[in-house]
Parts: sequence; C-alpha cells; structure tokens
Amino acid sequence: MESVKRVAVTGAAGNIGYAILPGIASGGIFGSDTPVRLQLLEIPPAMKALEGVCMEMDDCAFPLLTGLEATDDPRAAFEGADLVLLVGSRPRSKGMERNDLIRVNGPIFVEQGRAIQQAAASGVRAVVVGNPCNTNCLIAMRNAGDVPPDRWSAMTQLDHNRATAQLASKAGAAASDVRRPIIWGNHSNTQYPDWSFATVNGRAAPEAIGDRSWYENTFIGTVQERGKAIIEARGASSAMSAAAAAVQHSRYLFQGTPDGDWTSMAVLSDGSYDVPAGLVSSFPVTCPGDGSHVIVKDLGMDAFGKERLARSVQELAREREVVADLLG
Ligand code: NAX
Repeated sequence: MESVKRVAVTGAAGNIGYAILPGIASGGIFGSDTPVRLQLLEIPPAMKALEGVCMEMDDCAFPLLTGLEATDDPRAAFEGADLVLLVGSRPRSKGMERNDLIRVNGPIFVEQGRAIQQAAASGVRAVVVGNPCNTNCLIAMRNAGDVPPDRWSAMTQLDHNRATAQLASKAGAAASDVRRPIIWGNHSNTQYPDWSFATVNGRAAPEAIGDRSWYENTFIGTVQERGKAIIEARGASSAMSAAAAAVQHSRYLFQGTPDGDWTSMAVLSDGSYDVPAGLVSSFPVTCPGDGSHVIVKDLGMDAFGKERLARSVQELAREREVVADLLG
C-alpha cells in the first residue's frame, strides 16, 4: 500500500461534488493501491446537505477511504492536502452577465488561494473546475504566492471529451479510437475545439471524416454549446460528465497521459502559440505523471485556428482586466 493522499474538494455538497466523491474514493485518481482521505469544504448553509453526503460516503464503505472530514473553514479543508479540487462557486443567476459572475466568484478564489498557500502540503496540486475556471485559476494562483504556478490547472477535460465524442460519432468509431483533439483558449463558448491534429484509428481526423463544412459549422459550435444543451435537456448542468472529467484530469496529473497521446488543460501560458504569458489558457499538454504538465509545442496551426484562438484569448485578457484588483 502507498501512503495516504489527502484530497480536498470544495463545493462538495453541490452537483459535481456529489458525483465526484465516489470516483476519488475508489482510486480513480491515485490508483487502486493508494488510500485517500477526503477533506470536504462547503459554505455554512450547505453544511447540513454535506452531512448527508458524508453519510452516503460512509454507506459506500470504500476500502480505500481512510478518512472523511467536512468543514466550512478553507484552511481546515486544505490542511496537508496533496490535491485540491476547487469546484465550489456561485452559479450564474438569471440576468447575471459573465462579468458579474467573475466579480462575484473572484473573492472566493482570493481566499482559497491564500488558504492553500497557508495549509496545503508543500507539493500540492490545485485543479480549478468552478467557473469561470481559467480566470478563477489565475486569481487563486496569484494569491498563493509560494505555490509555484506550474502546480495549477483549470479543467477543459470535459470539453476535450465532448470533442472526442463528437468526432467518434461522426466517424462511426468508438471514443477510444480518437486521439489528440485539442481545446484551445477559454472554457467558455469562445473556446476553439480543434480537429487538425486529431486521429481516428490512426488516420488524420480531417481526412477520415472528410467534411470540413461539418467541422466549421457543426462540430465547433456543438462542443462550445454542449453545456447549454445539457441544461436544456436535463434541467440541470453537467455533473456526471464534469465529475468524470475532473477525476480523469487529476489522474493524468498523477499517473500520466497515455503514451503517444495528449489531453487539454488550461495552464499558465509561457507565450506559446501567441497566447500572452500570464494568462491561463487551454493548450494540448502531456503529463509525465509526477504532478506536472508540459505544453505540447510547435504544432503548426492554420490561419483559421490562429484566428479562433486569438478570439478566445481576447476574452481571457478582458476577464483578467475585470479582476485586476484581485490578482494579489
Ligand atoms: P452547484 O451550485 O450544484 O454546487 C456548487 C457548490 O459550491 C454549492 O454546494 C455551494 O454551496 C458551494 N459553494 C459556493 N461557494 C462556496 C465557497 N466559497 N466555498 C465552498 N463551497 C462553495 O454547482 P455544480 O453544478 O456542482 O458546479 C460547480 C462549478 O463547476 C460551477 O461553477 C460550474 O459552472 C462549474 N463547471 C465547470 C465545468 C468545467 O468544465 N470547468 C463544467 C461543469 C460545471 O459547469
């Protein structure tokens, strides 16, 4: 048996929180030989619901779960954490603009960034799911001075999986036959889901599918707007698929991406692909499995792709301006 890993989850009584805990407690991130301790954070009005979630977790009797703690104090939740999943945030309410949401949620990530710096394990990795996740990640990172920026990422794995599923369905293939799609930019409807380097059963996706018009007029919009379509159909936002993606993103960090493949993650730009350094943008990344991620370099993007990415990056730059005073 490996040593116990401590995983903190914020917003643990929410939709995604409820769906993510079994995946973590059954070894989905660190593997089936590594016991985990869960440290769950909620706000005071949700503590009663969290109590119920903990009762259910007890009733699952997961063999790998060696501890379970519920708290409304961020420092207690992040104490000694090896991995922090920042899921909790306020949802967008009716009539709220994206900028309002950014302003409402920003302070949560200032406080939680500071608490991670103060309390988490020295090698902590933090994964931001709560929206707007790229900018929230930037805020938390900038308020956690001693935690190096390469320990942070925000989740575009769900978008990556949505792109994979759409390509597989169009090609009449299985999801496992599709490799190397890319999500570029912001986790918003300006993101650029890119098939240029994807393969289906080893064949270039544009060639295997052979329908550029479908790519430009259907695929990109379907992936960008998938979250909205789920809300319309289910009456609630994606939770199962988001939770599965967050477990997968974290597993890649700690166990590596598959050989010859990459995934998409929003990470601090180093200036690659003309994304200004200092923005948190989605890129193709590989993970060696030690908690780190490496941006895949020098892919030759075409003019269409560059223009799409630039549009999303402009949105990220505007979001950064909206929260400039929260960046520590
Ligand atoms: P819910 O509203 O069901 O749950 C959020 C939970 O966070 C609530 O229980 C709330 O009490 C808690 N919370 C609020 N403020 C908190 C704080 N300061 N500290 C700790 N907990 C706090 O939302 P849910 O459907 O679970 O979604 C959670 C977040 O994920 C949202 O911001 C959502 O937009 C975002 N998503 C991100 C995705 C991504 O791909 N990056 C996809 C799915 C999802 O939309």
